[in-house]
Amino acid sequence: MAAKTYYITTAISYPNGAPHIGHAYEVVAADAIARFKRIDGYDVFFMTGTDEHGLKVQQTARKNGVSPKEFVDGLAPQFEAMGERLNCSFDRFIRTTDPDHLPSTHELWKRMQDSGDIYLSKYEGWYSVRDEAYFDEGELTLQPDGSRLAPTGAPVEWVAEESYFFRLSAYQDRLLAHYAEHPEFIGPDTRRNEVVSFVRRGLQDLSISRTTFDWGLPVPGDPKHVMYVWVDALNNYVTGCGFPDEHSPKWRYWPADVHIIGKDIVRFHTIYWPAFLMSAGLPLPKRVYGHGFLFNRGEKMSKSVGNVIDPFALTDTYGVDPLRYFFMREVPFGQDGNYSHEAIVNRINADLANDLGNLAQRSLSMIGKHCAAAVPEPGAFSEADRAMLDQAEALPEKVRGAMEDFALHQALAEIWAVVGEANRYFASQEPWALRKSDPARMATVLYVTAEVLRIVGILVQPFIPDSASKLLDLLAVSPDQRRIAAIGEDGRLAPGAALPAPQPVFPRFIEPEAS
Ligand code: ME8
Repeated sequence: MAAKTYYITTAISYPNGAPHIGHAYEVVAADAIARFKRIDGYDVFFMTGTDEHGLKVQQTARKNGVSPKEFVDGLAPQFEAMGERLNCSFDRFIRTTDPDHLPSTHELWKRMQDSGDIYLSKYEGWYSVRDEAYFDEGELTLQPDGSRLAPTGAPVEWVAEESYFFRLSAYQDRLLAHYAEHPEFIGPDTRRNEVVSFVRRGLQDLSISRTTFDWGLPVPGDPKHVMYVWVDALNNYVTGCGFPDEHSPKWRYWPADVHIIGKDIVRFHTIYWPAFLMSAGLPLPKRVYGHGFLFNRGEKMSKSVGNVIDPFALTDTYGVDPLRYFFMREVPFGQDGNYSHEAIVNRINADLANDLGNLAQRSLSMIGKHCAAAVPEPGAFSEADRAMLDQAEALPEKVRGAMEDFALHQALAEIWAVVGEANRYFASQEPWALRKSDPARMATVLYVTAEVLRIVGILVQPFIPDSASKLLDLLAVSPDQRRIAAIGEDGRLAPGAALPAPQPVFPRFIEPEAS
């Protein structure tokens, strides 16, 4: 039987500046989910990319004195390189300037037109270039100088021009019915409640084309209009599945299982996107999850404040896995969180170096020295041994449950609870004291500890892939035995199997000498 598919995406980022820590956070979270699903037996397709059209990019390109295409060609590779540096396992990096995106988006437009949902009129209203979004007068705040600001704090400008409209107002009831029938569609719950009450207040038709600039996809049959960048951007998710070729091998991935996006763009993904898809007669994504924002010591990162953090510099300082671990463990996924040097160093040293690193180092070096560098032969298990193994073997269900809710921090907390238990087990069994008094019992304790490390090693792969792989190498776990299905009695370490020389996997972070 073919494996069940799992399609996960991030948002696609605006390449109007270098990638920042928020972009890094999102792609790492999505990668952890993608990797988890892979080791849980799914046929996964994971896509991320860049959202390259629109006025914002055009204006920034102009300020830099280059054409929009030259500008995005310079920046998009930085986003891709950031994902690679963070060891994110995306299957495609899509750019909305990729050649397959135009026919796909034209087809979406035509289907919406065939459904009678697109009409030509005139748009008059406010637009925020920074948000690439329209706002009603009532949503804006008037400034002392007479200018207006969007709820995001971005300036708005008055737009009056011919525009194609999408009949969003006609979708209010269908959207509300969808939210009611599929409570899991929008997560977390706070985001869902916000969207539901917003839609209940009524929806206005949406302006979906512009005529006063040209950096966008042309409207089919009326190329003096370019499509509103959000129509173009959202459609990337089906382009990646081969749309409109429903015979493409990729089409099996649609509808997406989840779009992992930030909380600021939940409305676009849970109102516009499902309405476009309903209009085009396409199935809707199963879930949309809006994660929180990452701040630098409580402050929003901005170029003008000068506190934008370069993710490449962070990986240089802390290493890829420690940074990934910090992102996923420190902040409850779905909530806002803070980055600080102290917080990350604390996570590296406490959780990785002390809890997991020391346990691995101490047990594996004892095995190396006292068990002929091979998996020890266990005797009969004591109650404490069985309790330890039971706890570790109960992890897959717990971790799976947490991952199903996108509670990445919870998944890690469950794993580290077992690591903590294993440390207590190891300390209370005192295998170093058993070496002389009862070597057979020492072998059993070391076997149980190694087996717990195997289970932990398998389950931390989605979060800290390189370190997990090193740990599993030290336990001589073959690559095909690194799936969740290998956890349990049948997959346990084979006594007698040769082990490589132990090496430290989780170095401590040592503050560079103050010069
Ligand atoms: O919104 N912390 O692009 P974008 C966490 N092109 N996440 C953050 C963040 C922060 N400080 N700042 C931004 C766009 N993000 C559109 C998306 S999708 C069809 C089009 C998240 O470059 C943000 O919420 O402004 C979004 O999910 C992603 O980074 C890209 O943001």
